[in-house]
Amino acid sequence: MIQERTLPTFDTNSIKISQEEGLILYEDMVLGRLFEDKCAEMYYRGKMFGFVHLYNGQEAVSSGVIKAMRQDEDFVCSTYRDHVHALSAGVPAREVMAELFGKATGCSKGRGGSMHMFSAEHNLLGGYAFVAEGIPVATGAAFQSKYRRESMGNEAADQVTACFFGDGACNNGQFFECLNMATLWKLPIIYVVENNKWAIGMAHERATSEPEIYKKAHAFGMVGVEVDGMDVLAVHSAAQEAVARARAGEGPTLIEALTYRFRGHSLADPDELRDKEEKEYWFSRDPIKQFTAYLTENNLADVAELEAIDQKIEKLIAEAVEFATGSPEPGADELYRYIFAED
Ligand SMILES: Cc1ncc(C[n+]2csc(CCOP(=O)(O)OP(=O)(O)O)c2C)c(N)n1
Ligand SMILES: [Mg+2]
Repeated sequence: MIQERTLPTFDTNSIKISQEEGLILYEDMVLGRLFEDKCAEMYYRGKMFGFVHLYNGQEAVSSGVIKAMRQDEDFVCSTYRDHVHALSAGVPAREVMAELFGKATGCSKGRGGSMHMFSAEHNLLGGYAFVAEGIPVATGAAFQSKYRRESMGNEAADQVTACFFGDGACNNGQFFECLNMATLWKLPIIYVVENNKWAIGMAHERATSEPEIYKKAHAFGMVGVEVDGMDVLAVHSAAQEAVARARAGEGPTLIEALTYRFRGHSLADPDELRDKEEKEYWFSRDPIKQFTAYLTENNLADVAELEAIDQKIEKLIAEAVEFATGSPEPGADELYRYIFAED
């Protein structure tokens, strides 16, 4: 029998969500799931190149955190598993898909591809291919908000930054250095560890002396919490508290979300290392299925309404593929463009 680290069921009576909030979370998770399924299809049809890392199974983390933030005002920083964070942050699906196709209409103008989604318009600080590379970038973004507000007297500079990374990133020095500075300077940042138990083929317990990552925050005097990353309401509630803390100038939070990726590390990974039993345990905790049950059981939505949302998203993604397919590739004469900032 496998022994999984799971948390007590989140008490949904401890929070109140409106129908509108519920449907926003549902729609965002479905968008993430169906977008990634379409990516797999397009990848195997040869429409995109290089490594493509999908987010299936982890949707409750992206939606739960980012939907607790102010879109286009707060900052989001990701990793190479970044498509869904970009979507939750408000980057249009067509721009994410076009980026994956290497097209000039992509959110990084076709120069970035799967691992380098970026959007100045939506305050997406980027996807980063090196493990833990985004952590100092996000910490810097949080520093500039604080500096503008407190040192330059700009009251409006109350932006919060959310920084997403994996369990594998937590044994990298940048993680510890940034936790130290963020606490010391009380930066308005939320570090979100998506602990999906694996770093490619390395099991978290085999690589980590203290596998309960949230506890590492405590060594710095930072608030650190563990949360069921398959329960969007649990994540959302923890994120709302962390956002409020950051916005009030009370400093950072480390949220460790226990989650699981439903596919291999990347689309090039045959996923033969993980036990069938382990996978089945986590598949049975599918965040979208669980939230569908919550919405219907609590009369926040009926099945027909949810199906209508699914269909709307399917259409949106089909249009994104059409847009990406019909978009031009960047011209060879523009090879050197966007390397340096332009006037
Ligand atoms: C600095 C660095 N070392 C090694 C790699 C190779 N690598 C790519 S993904 C990965 C695993 C990271 O796992 P985790 O942080 O748990 O994120 P997940 O893939 O599970 O989302 C590694 C070691 C890298 N990209 N960067
Ligand atoms: Mg991992």
